[in-house]
Amino acid sequence: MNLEDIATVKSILSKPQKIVIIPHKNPDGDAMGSCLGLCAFLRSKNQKASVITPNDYPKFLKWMPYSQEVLNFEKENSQAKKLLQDATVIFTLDFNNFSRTGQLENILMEKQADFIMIDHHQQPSDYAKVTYSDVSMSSTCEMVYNFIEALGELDSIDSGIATNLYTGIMTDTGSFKYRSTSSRTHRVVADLIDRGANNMEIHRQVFDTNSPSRLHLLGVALSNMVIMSKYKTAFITLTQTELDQHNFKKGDTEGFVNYGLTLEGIVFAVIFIENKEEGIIKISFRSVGSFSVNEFAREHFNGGGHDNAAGGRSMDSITDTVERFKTILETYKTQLNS
Ligand SMILES: [Mn+2]
Repeated sequence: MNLEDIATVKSILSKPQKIVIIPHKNPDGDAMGSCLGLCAFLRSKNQKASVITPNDYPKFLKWMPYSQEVLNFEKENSQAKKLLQDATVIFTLDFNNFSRTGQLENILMEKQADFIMIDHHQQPSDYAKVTYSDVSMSSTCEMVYNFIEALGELDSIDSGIATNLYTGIMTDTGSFKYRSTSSRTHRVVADLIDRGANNMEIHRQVFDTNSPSRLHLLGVALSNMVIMSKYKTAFITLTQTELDQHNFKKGDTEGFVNYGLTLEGIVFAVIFIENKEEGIIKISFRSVGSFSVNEFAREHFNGGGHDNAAGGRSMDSITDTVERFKTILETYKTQLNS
């Protein structure tokens, strides 16, 4: 954060504010951890603060400290609307464009308040009074740590805040193994452990909560995997029928896409998941090395994200989507093999 932005934030927080904190739609560990950690921090500074999620978030995050107080805009709609109406400051975390907030988009576009963005995705839009955007960061949670540090308030980080921030850094770095994991990231998590994050317990809560049906669904996903060696690519499909047969719940397919990258010689992994209710195919892209899935998703599948992890969508059937994907892949043959 630059000095000017730090001064602006300090001046905003020097007065009592009504603060709303918002993650992107379908919030993940980083989105929830950053919002919950920041919310607890702001409350410790005697600010009124609440987290409003555009929709529900996965069960494997529902143990996170303070998560029971989160308002789901779809479920607690009138309460959430009232808070938004009264809000004087709105933090937007782990996204940088209102289009990522689903039904909240129009409300945020109309809303007059001081917006503060903390985010590590590419191409931030310019709605915020303070934009703390850094694509080199491992996670928004690491940035919230930096934010608190910039305010000179690290000693306000208690075990609840530390646990939330640790969770987001852990999930967004694939347990500290993605390229964005720096020595600084490790110093931050070390400090969070010192401040009360129980790393072993957090890992267990997030990763060791499989249900038999989820493991069986993973089995289906892995046997559906198609390996296209000439493009160094592996992709998985899951149809709505397959999801229904395995009692699918939000979050069950989290991490499935990464299995493709564990294959020797594969640099590009994709999963296509049919969502009949929304009438779309949801797509996740992952890569290792220099192949930018952010550009690929932006260019062809209405999405984006990071260089090595991005999302997208298609309105075509799952079969047509996969056929289109294969056609596009041909044009990237050289790049994927370089
Ligand atoms: Mn993130």
